[in-house]
Amino acid sequence: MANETVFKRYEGNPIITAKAVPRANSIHNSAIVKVADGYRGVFRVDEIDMDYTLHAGYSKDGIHWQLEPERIRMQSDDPEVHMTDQSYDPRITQLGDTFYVTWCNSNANGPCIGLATTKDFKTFKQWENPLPPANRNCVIFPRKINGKYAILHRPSDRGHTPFGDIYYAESPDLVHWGHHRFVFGPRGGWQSMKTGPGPHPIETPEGWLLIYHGVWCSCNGYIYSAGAALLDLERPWKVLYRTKDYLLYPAEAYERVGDVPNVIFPSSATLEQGGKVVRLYYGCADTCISMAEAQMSDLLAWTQEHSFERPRRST
Ligand code: BMA
Repeated sequence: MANETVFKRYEGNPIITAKAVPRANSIHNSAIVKVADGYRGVFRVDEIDMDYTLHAGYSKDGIHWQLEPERIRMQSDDPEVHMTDQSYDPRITQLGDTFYVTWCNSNANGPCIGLATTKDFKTFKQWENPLPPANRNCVIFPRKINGKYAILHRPSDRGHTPFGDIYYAESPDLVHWGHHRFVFGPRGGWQSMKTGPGPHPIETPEGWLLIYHGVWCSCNGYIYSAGAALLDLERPWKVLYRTKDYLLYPAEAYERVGDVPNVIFPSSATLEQGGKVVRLYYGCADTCISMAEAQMSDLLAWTQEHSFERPRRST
């Protein structure tokens, strides 16, 4: 199966643009989750002064969205724990009745991971930053692993980070993090410069399905695409399969042209039709948000057939 038949882009793309928020310059790289009565999201809104802010949003069908015009104000008892005006690239994971939001809470010491919990997307409780700077792209697993909260994250530098390895860590209480393990890093071609976790891993019988971004450095700048991996269910730092070929590469005008050209940044995924379909939401060229859908069975088969980890079969 060719990669272009795995994920099909929605014909109405992009689904969210800067028009959704009055002060927005661009809205991209955002977190969306399915709830009982529709969809909720936490959106990266780059405002017209280039503050990066997070805004909550709501949708009935996951396609037509209403975003709050005001940024989220997080609650915290400790003034040292606060959201900065360079907050971006959120992810959301649901565990029980609680939604865990992670994002890049950049401060004077560099990009840093922020953590908050919410039950209603109106009140957000901010926790201690789980990891010190410099770090980006943290996402929480949707269940505990061996009795502990677990994350994937990507240490970085203070700039545009010409490297990127994905690491695993776990915690008994969301405050103290350890058991650090290397998961995977750059490995040739479209993912030769850096890699980073996208949506929270999805549990499947074949392993944790991780959709991730890979970056290569062309003579005209970074190019971001999407691939997939399957990780061991109980030891998720063990890679079972990982795509040698990309799944989605910037091809449409809205992916190629924007504030940062040639970016597909996968950041959230929902399961549709009883888990038969994976809907991927991704940031496009640091400007807007689009979606694409794949049959779960095709995605799992393709990830295994196009993997580094075993010879590819022609089907
Ligand atoms: C993310 C962020 C963005 C950047 C992007 C590409 O990690 O750092 O600001 O432009 O990658 O979408």
